[in-house]
Amino acid sequence: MGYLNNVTGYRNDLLANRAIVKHGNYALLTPDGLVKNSIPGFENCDATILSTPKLGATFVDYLVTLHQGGGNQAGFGGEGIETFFYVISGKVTAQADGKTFALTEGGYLYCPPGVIMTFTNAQSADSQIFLYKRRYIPVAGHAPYLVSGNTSQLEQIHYEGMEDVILMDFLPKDLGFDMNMHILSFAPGASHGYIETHVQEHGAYILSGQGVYNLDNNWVPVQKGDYIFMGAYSLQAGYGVGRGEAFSYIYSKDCNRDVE
Ligand code: UGY
Ligand code: MN
Repeated sequence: MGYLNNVTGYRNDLLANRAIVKHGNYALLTPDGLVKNSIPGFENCDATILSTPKLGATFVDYLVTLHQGGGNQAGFGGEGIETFFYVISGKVTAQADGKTFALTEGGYLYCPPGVIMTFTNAQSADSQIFLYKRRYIPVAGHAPYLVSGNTSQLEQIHYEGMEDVILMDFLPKDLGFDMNMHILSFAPGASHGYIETHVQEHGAYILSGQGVYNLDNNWVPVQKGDYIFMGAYSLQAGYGVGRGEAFSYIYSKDCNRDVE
């Protein structure tokens, strides 16, 4: 969409943003409102910062477009910080712990605290990635470890026994991990079985389709490219609409820990 309507001269973009921000509760961030941030270490990239502690999250999510030769060679992650990397589109070469990972669409890499990842776009066209970082919560006798793969290899689970809602878990069910990343997919017309209210937080990026989402008991239309933050106890549920692609999103969820 252009900035100006050719006939009226009105500014389209000032009328178009569907975003909603309720600090500490939930937020919907839509592509028309996202801005590019200059972040040290990210070269030749358009990086947008999504959820942060300023919004009420204990994690940080980013949406990054890597231009030709773009990436992060300075290193993402650090002492006490766990990171997760997911390829939305394109091809990216990542490195961590002395290993190289050729990641295509659906490819992912989890690095435990203290393991730094670097990455570079591996094609001349742009690639797009979803990034996550969070301060790791240790538990005695258990430790997380590096995990990489592609969503095409993940087990497809019927979410809470529902035939038309599919869940994929990226990380092992192991007490060493204090979070997991998932994809949830709803066939058109399929929905959660109830409106969830839970202590865990989510950052969700919509990968395909259209849906209607309940955020604190407001039903909101959402679609591919939108991002939703759901804070602790935020009421939440969704259903897929249309006759085409499944409504599906990648989302993080904290797990395996007691509450202080
Ligand atoms: O795992 C979950 O809590 C997930 N079903 N939440 C959600 O999709 N909003
Ligand atoms: Mn949930």
